[in-house]
Amino acid sequence: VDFKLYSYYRSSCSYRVRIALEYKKIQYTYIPIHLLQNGGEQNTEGYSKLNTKKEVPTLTHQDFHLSQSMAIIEYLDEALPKPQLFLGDAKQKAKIRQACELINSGIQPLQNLRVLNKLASDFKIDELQKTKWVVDHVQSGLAALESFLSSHSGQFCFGDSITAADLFLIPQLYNAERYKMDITLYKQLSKINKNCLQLESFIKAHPDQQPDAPK
Ligand SMILES: N[C@@H](CCC(=O)N[C@@H](CS)C(=O)NCC(=O)O)C(=O)O
Repeated sequence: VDFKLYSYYRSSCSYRVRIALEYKKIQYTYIPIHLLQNGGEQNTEGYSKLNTKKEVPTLTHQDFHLSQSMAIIEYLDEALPKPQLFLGDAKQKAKIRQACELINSGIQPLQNLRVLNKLASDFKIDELQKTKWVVDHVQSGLAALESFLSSHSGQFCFGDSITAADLFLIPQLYNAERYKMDITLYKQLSKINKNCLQLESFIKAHPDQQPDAPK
């Protein structure tokens, strides 16, 4: 197997890449990086040489290694284009990227573990305030996405084909549900979620199915 993925079962960014690998039927070796145990395995010297930001995911392809889930998914889509994740003409591809970025830079960084730990350690926020911070940012991001997708979606984010946008959306909704948010408030997003969660690639990539998920 030429591909290895350094992943944490519950990490939404790892989940995005796992769906891409499954959707393209790429075999890979799963290397668990536990984000909480032993001070966080992402912080070890060995791993931080592979991923200088000390985050998951990291993908290796033979002697090539890459971090940042967007860069990884774009690489996979160029190296193994079938089935394609950035579909359509230049305008449609840009819109797909726009949807991805609404999550990738608009939501996920605000609720990343390191950010939440910093808010607790340096700004002394408690668990309730932490949840409020996360919920506020996730809700406003999802509302923006719901409204943006109204002129694009069908069974999936863009019409009736899977695109990269679905790979970013489904893990973010999984995360929202972890924080007990009611995602049925977002009619299209929750419909797309249901449709995707029936597909084999999304099922196999789900956090519960990973080797490092608690039994
Ligand atoms: N933009 C990066 C974000 C990666 C990221 O934030 N990963 C999280 C898990 S989803 C992480 O490793 N957090 C570890 C930490 O905050 O210490 C990507 O898309 O790959």
